Amino acid sequence: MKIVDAKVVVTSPGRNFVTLKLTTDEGLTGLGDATLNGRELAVVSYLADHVVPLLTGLDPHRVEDTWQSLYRGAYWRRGPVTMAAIAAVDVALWDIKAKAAGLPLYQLLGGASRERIGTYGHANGRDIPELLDSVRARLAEGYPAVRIQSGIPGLKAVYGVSDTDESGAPVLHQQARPLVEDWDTAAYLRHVPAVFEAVRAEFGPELPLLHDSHHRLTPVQAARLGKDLEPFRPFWLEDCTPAENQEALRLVRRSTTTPLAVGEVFNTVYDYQALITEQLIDYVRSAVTHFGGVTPLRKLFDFAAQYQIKSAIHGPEDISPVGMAAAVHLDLAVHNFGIQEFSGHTPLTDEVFRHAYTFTDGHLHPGEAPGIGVELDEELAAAHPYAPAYLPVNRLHDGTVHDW
Ligand code: KDG
Ligand code: MG
Repeated sequence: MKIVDAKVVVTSPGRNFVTLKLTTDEGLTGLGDATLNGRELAVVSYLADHVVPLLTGLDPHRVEDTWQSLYRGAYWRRGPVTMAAIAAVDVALWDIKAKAAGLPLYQLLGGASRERIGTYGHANGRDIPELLDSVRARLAEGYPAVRIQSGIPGLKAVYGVSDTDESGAPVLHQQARPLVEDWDTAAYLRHVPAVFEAVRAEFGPELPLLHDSHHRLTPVQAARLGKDLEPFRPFWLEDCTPAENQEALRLVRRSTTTPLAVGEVFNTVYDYQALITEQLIDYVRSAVTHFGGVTPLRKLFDFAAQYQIKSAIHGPEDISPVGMAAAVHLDLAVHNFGIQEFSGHTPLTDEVFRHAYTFTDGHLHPGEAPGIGVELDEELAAAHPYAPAYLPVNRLHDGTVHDW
């Protein structure tokens, strides 16, 4: 079997998605997600200008060899643009291989290790009463675990609140300039324990509660927050510091028993080396889409498993249904699965990317369709062309740029 065609499809059915489609001489097709939110066209160019010309004529069964040649052959390794492009090729090849075998991808990864995949959804509110309503809405949708983000008194626009509407659906900033959010770490550190206290008081001790600090704290601030949240037993505290400084997590870890989750912006195993071998974290959060595909993410999970660290694949709405499908197959297969983030997509997005995975009673299943189980409606995709969009930026009261 040979690859005879490779094309990059960009579509914006409400937000931008980048998809690689490979076709073989036997008529099999494979899809891979290459969406890098806010920098989509950089990956389109990487693929179309530098990778697509290398793909025609390749044997699609050589998944590992193709991955190694794209990673090592570029010389310029790592980085989100490179790894999103490689991920798209890797997932499209796995899709073809599984279709050729007539099996859903999870069967090629060792088969099911569980019956279904537990998820968490996003709850948010401009204030605590609005957040409580949002938690109620997620529970009514069946989510077994909930991430809680709240507005902070004195701040106008905060991560996880200003970019979502009251139903929890993401609002897209399709504009020529990024939205500017504001930040005050002291106000945040004062407010978050009160948020947890209110949610626990309303929903009791059993509901798993997660929270995302989105890379904003110093090690000592993160340690303080971890300690303050301990009485409320969070499921995890996510991205408490900018963790590319892996040493920062040593202080946090020494100071608190609040579980730590890290890695949605990481793109290779090297970003995790100290975090895993020193057992500084509890969950690895990389997405198939940003980590170079199923091939390296499976290796990361196996490495993490030796240290009792679990998977928690990044699953925001900016991972396309193609990337989500690949994640769900991996979730079903790996032994050290932890939890899957799932925001879902708009009905129009689900029409452009018809998928076999299902979301029932708060749990995902990849379905039994051969491959990853996603079909791209190219006509509908073309009817919704790329629209420039930016992620927000974050500034302190005096105007200083802060981590977003
Ligand atoms: O594109 C950025 C989003 O994917 C990110 O802000 C979402 O932090 C995120 C999460 O935990 O889902
Ligand atoms: Mg996050």
